Amino acid sequence: MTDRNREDVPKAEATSPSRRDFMKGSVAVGAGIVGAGALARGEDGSSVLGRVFGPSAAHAATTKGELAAHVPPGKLDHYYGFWSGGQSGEIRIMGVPSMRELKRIPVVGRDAATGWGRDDWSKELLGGRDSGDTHHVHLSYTDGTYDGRYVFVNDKANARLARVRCDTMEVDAITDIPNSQGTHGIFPQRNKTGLVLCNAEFRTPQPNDGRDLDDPTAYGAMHTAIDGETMEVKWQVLIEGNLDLCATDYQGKYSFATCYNSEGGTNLAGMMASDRDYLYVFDIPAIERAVKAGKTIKVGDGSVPVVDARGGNDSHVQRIPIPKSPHGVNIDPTGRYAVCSGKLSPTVSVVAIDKLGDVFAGKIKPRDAVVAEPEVGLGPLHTAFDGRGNAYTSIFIDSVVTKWNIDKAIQAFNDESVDPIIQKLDVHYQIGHINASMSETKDADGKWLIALCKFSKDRFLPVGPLHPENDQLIDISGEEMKLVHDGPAYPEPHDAVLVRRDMIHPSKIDPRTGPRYDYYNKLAKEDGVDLLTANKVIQKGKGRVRVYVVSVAPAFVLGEFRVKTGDEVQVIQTNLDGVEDLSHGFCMSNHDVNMVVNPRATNSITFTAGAPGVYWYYCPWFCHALHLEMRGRMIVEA
Ligand code: CUK
Ligand code: CUA
Repeated sequence: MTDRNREDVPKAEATSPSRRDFMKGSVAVGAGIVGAGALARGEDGSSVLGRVFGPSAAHAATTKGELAAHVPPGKLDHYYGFWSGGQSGEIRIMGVPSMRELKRIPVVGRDAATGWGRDDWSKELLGGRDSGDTHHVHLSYTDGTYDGRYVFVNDKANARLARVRCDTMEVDAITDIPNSQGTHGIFPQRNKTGLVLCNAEFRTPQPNDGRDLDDPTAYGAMHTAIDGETMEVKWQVLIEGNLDLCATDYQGKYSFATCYNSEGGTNLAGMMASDRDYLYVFDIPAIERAVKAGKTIKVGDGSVPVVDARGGNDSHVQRIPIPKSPHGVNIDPTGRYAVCSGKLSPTVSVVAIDKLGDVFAGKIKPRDAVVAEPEVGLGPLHTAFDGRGNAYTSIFIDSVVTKWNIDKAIQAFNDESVDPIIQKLDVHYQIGHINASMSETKDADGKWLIALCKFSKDRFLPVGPLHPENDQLIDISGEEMKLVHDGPAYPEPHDAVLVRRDMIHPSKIDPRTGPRYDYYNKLAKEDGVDLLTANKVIQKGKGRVRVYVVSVAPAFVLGEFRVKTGDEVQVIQTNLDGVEDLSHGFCMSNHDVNMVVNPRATNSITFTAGAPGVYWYYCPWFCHALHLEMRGRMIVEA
C-alpha cells in the first residue's frame, strides 16, 4: 500500500467575510479537482412530490423500490425519529415516514407547556442553567444495535450530557463535564450500554483557572468518558487539538474524534491554515489501563483522572491525517470503516478500522489506514449508510446528497477508472446532518434517509426573518434516491436517528421509578405522608409551607389551602388517574406557576405566595368534561 499523502488539497483563501462565501472561496481550488460545473444535479424535488402524493400515495408500496411516505389517519409510523432541538434545548420525537412531530422532550431548556425547568425536580437536575444547545442524539446499544433503554444528548452550550429514559421519555440524569467547553460530538459504545464518549470542541487552558490566558499554544481539549449506566465521569484524555464529531466502533475498543483545528488557531484564518487535520483514534482499553495504573495527571479539582496525550502519537491516541478541517465521522454498519468528511476538502476519507491495530503497533503509518478518498462534492459534512454497501454524504455547499459505493471507492483509490459516485440529489438547502433508518447500527435497513437542511429559503410560506429549517425525507429503498417530503422544523435540529418502532417501548402511565421518585419519596418520608393519599398543608417553619395534593379527574382532592403572604409554598401534586392520556396539572393564577402531572406521576413546584387575597389554582390540561371545574382556592392571609 502506497502512502497516499496527496498534495492536491485546496489552500484556504478568504475572499469574503460571509461564512458561506468564505467556504466557497476556500474550496475554489477544490472545484477544479471535482469540476463543480460537471457535478450531476439531482432531479427536481417538486415533480417527485407530485408523484408520491398523487392518487396512489395511500398505498404501501407504489412501484418497485418506492416507499409511501403518506401514513393514513389512524395508522402508525414505522420508525421513531429522535431529533435534537439545537437552541431549543429539546429532543423531538418524530414519526417517520409521516414526519409528524409526536412529542417534544424538554432537556436543558425551560418549557412552558410541561413546566420543565420550573418544577422542582427538573430545576434540581438542571442546576440553575436552563438554556442549552442540543446537537447529537444517540440511543444506548447492546450488541451493535439499539437496546431501547436510553437516549443520550449533548448540551454544547453548557458542556453537559443528558440522558432520557425510553419508557417515560423524560430526562433522568444530567452530567456536567469538567474541564470542557463546547461539548459537541458524543457517541455511546455499541457493544453494550457502556461508556458515552464526549468531545470538547473548544480548546481552553487546562485547568481554566486564569492561567495561560494569552497563550493558546497551552490550550487543550478533553475526550471524556461517562458511564452510561451511572452517568458518572470516568476519565478524560487531554488532547492538543479541538475535538468535533465523535464515533465508536462496534467492539468497544476504539472511539474517534475529528479535529478541524490542529493548528490551535483562535481565529478563522488560524484554524484553517493547514491542509491536514486529524481523525483522533482513542484506544479505550489502553486508556483504561493507564487510568488503573495511575498514569494520569490532575487537572482542576482532580476529581477525574486525566490521561495526558498531547503532542504525539502514543499507545493511547493515534492521529490519522485527514484533509481538511474534517467534520463528521460515521462508522458503516459492518463496523469496518470510519468515514470522515473533509468539510473544506471535497473528499471523504475512509479509514479501515482493522488497520488501526497496526497503526497503534507502529507497523504502518497512520495515513496508511486511509483506504479510500472519493470526491463527493463541496463541503461534505456527515455520512449515512443503507446496509447495502452504499454511503450517503451530506454536501453543505453544493446542497446535495451524494450517494456513493464504499467498495468502489476503495477500488477507485488505486484505479482512477472506477467511479464510486452513484447519484447526487438536490436538497433544499445547505444540508447539515443526514441519517438513514437504523444507519448507526448493524441493522441498517436502507429504507429512509433524512436530510436536515439549514436553510429553507423559498420552500415554505414566509414567516418573518426567522425561517424554519427544512428536514427532508428521502426514499433510498431503490437504486435512485427520491425526495418525498419537506418538513419545516423549529430551529434547529442538528442530528437525528431513525429507530425501528419495535425497539422502543414507552410506558403509558408513570412507572414511579428512578431519581424523580427518590426525590419525592424522600420529601414524603420527611413529612410522614403517603404521596398517593396526602392532602394536607405542612408548616416547615421559617415561612416555608408544603402542600400535598392528590388529583383525580375532575378534582383536586384538596379544594383549598391557607398560607401567609410571602410564604415559600411548595405544591406537591400526585395524579391518581392511572388512565392513558389523562394528564392533569397545576396552575396558580397570577403567580407564574404552571406544571403538568402525568398519569400516576408526582410533580411539584415552588413559589412565593403573593399579596393577601384569594387565588384560584386550576388544572391546565383538558382532562374531563368537568375539566374547567377542576380548581381550588389558595387563601393568602396577611
Ligand atoms: S454538527 Cu450541526 S451540522 Cu453540531 Cu453534528 Cu454537523
Ligand atoms: Cu385535570 Cu384538567
